[in-house]
Amino acid sequence: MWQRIVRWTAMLLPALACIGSPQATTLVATVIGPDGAPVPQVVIHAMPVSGKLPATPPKAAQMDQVDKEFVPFVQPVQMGAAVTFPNKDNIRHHVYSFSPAKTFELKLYSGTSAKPVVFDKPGPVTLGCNIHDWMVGHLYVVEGPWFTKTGKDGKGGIDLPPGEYLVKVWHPWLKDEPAPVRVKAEPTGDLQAAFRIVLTRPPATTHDKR
Ligand SMILES: [Cu+2]
Repeated sequence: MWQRIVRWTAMLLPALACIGSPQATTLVATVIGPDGAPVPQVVIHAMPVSGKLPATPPKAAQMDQVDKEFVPFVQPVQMGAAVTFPNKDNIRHHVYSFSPAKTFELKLYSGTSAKPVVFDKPGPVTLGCNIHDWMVGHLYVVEGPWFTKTGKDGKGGIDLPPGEYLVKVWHPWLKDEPAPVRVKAEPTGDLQAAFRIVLTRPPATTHDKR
């Protein structure tokens, strides 16, 4: 009899431990255009409704220059992140930004820029190159660790601890910012958020490479 109770308890305990611990729920955000086609390179950002953010340190990031283009075209980073700008071309670039969230310049260089640039204010940062006018890239600095960007399928996933969040999207060519979607992450179950956006491509410059 006792043996049986002990055996059952041993089997039940791990299951109970799983139920008791707070587990992350994966939020899957889907972004489509007016024609229903998936939109890639859209930043997805979840902010807790409480405003309380964890003390998760930002991850370092990098924005490459490849074949006279910024790669990737759009990159979200957490506020406080140190970003390097490796030049993978065999010519020199001169990277700069005049954006209010971060004004900086990395004078003519090849290879890896000497020092990473720390992005300490939230918001969009438009990158350009003084030598190659068509080179445009975008960093989007967000508060907190809960962000991603959509892939070719227009989907992006974020693991969220239980709680309520406002989910927003961003893209440099966004015509109108869609209303944030409010979601409630529970210990179990899936979360979805859907956005329909319109992108307006800025007119190409006379130096446009394509
Ligand atoms: Cu350049």
